[in-house]
Amino acid sequence: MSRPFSPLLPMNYSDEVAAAKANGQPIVALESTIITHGMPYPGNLEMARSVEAIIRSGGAVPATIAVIDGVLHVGLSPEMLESLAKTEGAMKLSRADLAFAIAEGRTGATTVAATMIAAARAGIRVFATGGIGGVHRGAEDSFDISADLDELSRTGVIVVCAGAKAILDVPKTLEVLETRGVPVVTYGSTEFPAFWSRESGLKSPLSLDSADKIANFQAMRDLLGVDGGLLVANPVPVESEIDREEMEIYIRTALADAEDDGIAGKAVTPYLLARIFELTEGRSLKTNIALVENNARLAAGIAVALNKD
Ligand code: PSU
Ligand code: MN
Repeated sequence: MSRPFSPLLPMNYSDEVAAAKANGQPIVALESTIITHGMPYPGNLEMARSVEAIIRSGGAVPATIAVIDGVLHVGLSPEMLESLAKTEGAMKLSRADLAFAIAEGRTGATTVAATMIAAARAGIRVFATGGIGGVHRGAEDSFDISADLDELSRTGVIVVCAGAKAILDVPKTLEVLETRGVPVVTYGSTEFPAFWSRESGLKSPLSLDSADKIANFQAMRDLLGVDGGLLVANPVPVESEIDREEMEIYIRTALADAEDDGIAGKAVTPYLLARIFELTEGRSLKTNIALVENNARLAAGIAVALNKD
């Protein structure tokens, strides 16, 4: 008789991640929506490969997370990474539909929220990405607030990002994070960064200037019994940033186009990123890659520091 329900979670570790878990080595999780919905091919594949290499040279093991044909992969083989980067129809998975994709045998990429869930399930404490989702501009009418924010409040993973994308309402995003008790620590600056730009005009709630200090802060949260995530904001390197005022012009155009085209729900963030890529003639992509690489470097440092205790 066939069994309609599987008693086990179909989850697979790459050889590298399985060995790292067995040997107690530091591991850094990586999301895949940035690969399938955040950047065009082949830039997305170059980014995914170089970020993994940076984590290895920082003394940690990369675990890119995605659902492929119903299996939750924690760590992808080079072949899987390449095929995911070329896939057109992958789902964009968040808390609501991660289990759906697994149950239905689908292929999907994980957002920040879904990557946090998978990382926590795999015992991985640090995760590097580009930018988190947040409160969208006009959320008072659209109610568009990313599930990433709720996930940060409940799932105990350190997320290293380059701040909140300026396509969002950054002040409201910081307010929600504060309400939900998510610490926001900017690395090496007192100002919260705005993804493509180092500055947002907003003060960072907290700031620290070393990976060791960030790991120590997390250790104190653990000792105190405070659960939930910690958000680390790492400003994009100066040589790669795009000026804030200049970005604002492209963002306004992209937002107006999204409205004209009636874009809503999950499609909003990918649409805006793609439109901004066009408007900046690819410059936004270069910046995006540079900032994810920068975040991978810091995340590896934090994972190594956490492993010392
Ligand atoms: N930042 C990028 N590219 C992306 C994203 C963020 O530069 O693709 C993705 C992340 O996966 C993030 C998601 O979790 O967008 C947020 O989507 P939404 O706003 O629909 O929650
Ligand atoms: Mn949304």
